[in-house]
Amino acid sequence: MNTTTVKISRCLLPIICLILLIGCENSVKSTYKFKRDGNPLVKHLFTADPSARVFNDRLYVYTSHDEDTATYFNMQDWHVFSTKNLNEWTDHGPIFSLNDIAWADKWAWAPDAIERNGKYYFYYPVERAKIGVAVSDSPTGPFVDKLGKPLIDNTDQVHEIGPEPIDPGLLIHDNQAYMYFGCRELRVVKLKDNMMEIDGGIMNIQIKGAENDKESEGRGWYGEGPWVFERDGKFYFTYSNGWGKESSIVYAIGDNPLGPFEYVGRVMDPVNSWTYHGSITEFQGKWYVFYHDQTLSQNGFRRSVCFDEITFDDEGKIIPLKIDYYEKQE
Ligand code: FUB
Repeated sequence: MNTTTVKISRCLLPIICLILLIGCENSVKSTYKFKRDGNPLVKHLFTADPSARVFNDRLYVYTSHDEDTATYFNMQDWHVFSTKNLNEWTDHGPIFSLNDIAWADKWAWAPDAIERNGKYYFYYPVERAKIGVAVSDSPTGPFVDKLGKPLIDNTDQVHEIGPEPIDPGLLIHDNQAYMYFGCRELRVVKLKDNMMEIDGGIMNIQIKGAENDKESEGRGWYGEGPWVFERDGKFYFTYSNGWGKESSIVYAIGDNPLGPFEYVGRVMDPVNSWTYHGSITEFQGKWYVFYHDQTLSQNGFRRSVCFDEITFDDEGKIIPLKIDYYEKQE
């Protein structure tokens, strides 16, 4: 090294240290611990669209993040919350954001995540038209968009992919991964083992009897937010049936991840928000429904994640969760 190089290095050293320090500060600040105090679960920021997953005996809830002053769903990033006992929670901060995606600029909506072969795959809809996938070695990230392009993109393919391919919901059964998605029109694809490529075509799902469900304000039987889970050999297909005051999260049951499913009814009472989006998972021997409401803000663009235990009857039907929001407000 000559004298000039040494001088430059000496000048740069404090700057490099400062940058590293700021980086550490940020990652420390973005982790926030809190205790559950009833519903909503998350009170320090607005969160929505919870997808609850259990990885290595710990529960993780992946959410979208409504802005504090939102007047539309202009969300920028996604959070994950985790717990080992449902009482003590950690907000792991923004685990992925629009800044991490080269091909999307807006609308960081309802995500999901799943583990396969020791890797964690984070699926996210953006721009009401595309779904991407990012990968990490940890459920809390950092996630990286290794694909570098959308996994699903309805540009010039609205007929096949649907008018609004949002809300990815994942299922792995018998070593086959499925991704359900869509608003107003429901679709499903199989994924290859690498979890970043579609295997085969875009498929529809049949839910027998759902056509009689009239809660979607004239926009068909299906709203958004598909979520599929398995219990005692049956597949439960849950989704929002619309945006009306009497809409809610409803479900159907089938013998196969691709259906057909038989419509059953409500998972829970309507919440006090005009979007209904949730997930159901088993944790430490009990079942829970995660959903969002607008109790904290009274504003449907500033929502809050909640959860409650649910139970099943002897036939495997969900005993619908009672909430009575409207009674509470009187
Ligand atoms: O959070 C934005 C959108 O609102 C979601 O993608 C929908 O499911 C609805 O909750």
